[in-house]
Amino acid sequence: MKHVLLSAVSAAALLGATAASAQQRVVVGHTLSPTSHYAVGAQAFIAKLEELSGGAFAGEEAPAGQLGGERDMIEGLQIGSLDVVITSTGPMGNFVPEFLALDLPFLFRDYDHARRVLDGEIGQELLAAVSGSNLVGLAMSENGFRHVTNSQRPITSPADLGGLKLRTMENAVHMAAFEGMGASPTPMAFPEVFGALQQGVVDGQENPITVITASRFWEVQGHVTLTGHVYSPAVVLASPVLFDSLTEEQQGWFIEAAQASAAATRAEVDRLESEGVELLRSNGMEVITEIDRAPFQELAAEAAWPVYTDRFGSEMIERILAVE
Ligand code: EAX
Repeated sequence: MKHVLLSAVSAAALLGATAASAQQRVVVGHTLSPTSHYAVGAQAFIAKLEELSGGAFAGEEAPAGQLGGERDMIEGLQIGSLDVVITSTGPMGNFVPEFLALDLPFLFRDYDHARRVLDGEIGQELLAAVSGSNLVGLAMSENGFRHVTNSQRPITSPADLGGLKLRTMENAVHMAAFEGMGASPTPMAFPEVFGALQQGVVDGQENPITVITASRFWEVQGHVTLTGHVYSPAVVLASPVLFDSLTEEQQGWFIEAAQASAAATRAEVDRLESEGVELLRSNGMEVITEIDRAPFQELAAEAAWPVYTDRFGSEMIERILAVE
């Protein structure tokens, strides 16, 4: 009897294996809505992977934090319970400390600067560093320049941030920056943010126009100031459990699909950046576009940069700043 059962089990396993080798399912997780720039990136990844593999891989998008927050999902990749994740680099510093450099406030001058850095030598080095942490870095992607929203008042100077309970990402550099600018930073996983804003657990948050739009934060936030205090990169990651099981050719497909994903995401960021302010206004937000950034910059940099430089020195910062 035991023997019969065992062979039934192995037959099922075999059948499963055959089905899997005919078409392997790859789940692509992210925290944003199915209409977000990450969703556009996930769909581009899936389309490219299916095309390159002639349908040997079938992708499936798991949006909106269905699989957890960004930190949870990265942990899932490490143990092989998830396949591919598109995440901001916010939580990455907890896994690959070198990434903390990217989240320094007022480091990148504009989108062109950020994209050149991430597409060049520095981006490649960081992607390579990911493999030291039981993860696979497929491509650098994009979230966008972050801006402060809140339910209390218009923000035009750091004094206006005083005492504001502000949700930040789970990132030591971001927390230090907001403490320096006078707010009370509260780190939180993204899937909890809307509810926390709605219930008044926090007064505000900061995210790119892309995320504010995709998350309909205008339903719970009346004010936004285009502080552009930090550029938020994203990264397309794979599980080493999956990636190491692939042939070299298949690994190449995953990398190419991730690059297509990043390109599609950036194009969507560009579109939302040009239309976003109007969209926020038409949904009832008061948008302050012009502020003197200097006092924000001074306080944020003074507080946050040492969190990085005390540990890693300033070489990476200087290299990033030197990219034309
Ligand atoms: O990656 O946690 C955040 O605020 C991120 O910007 C968002 O989830 C997109």
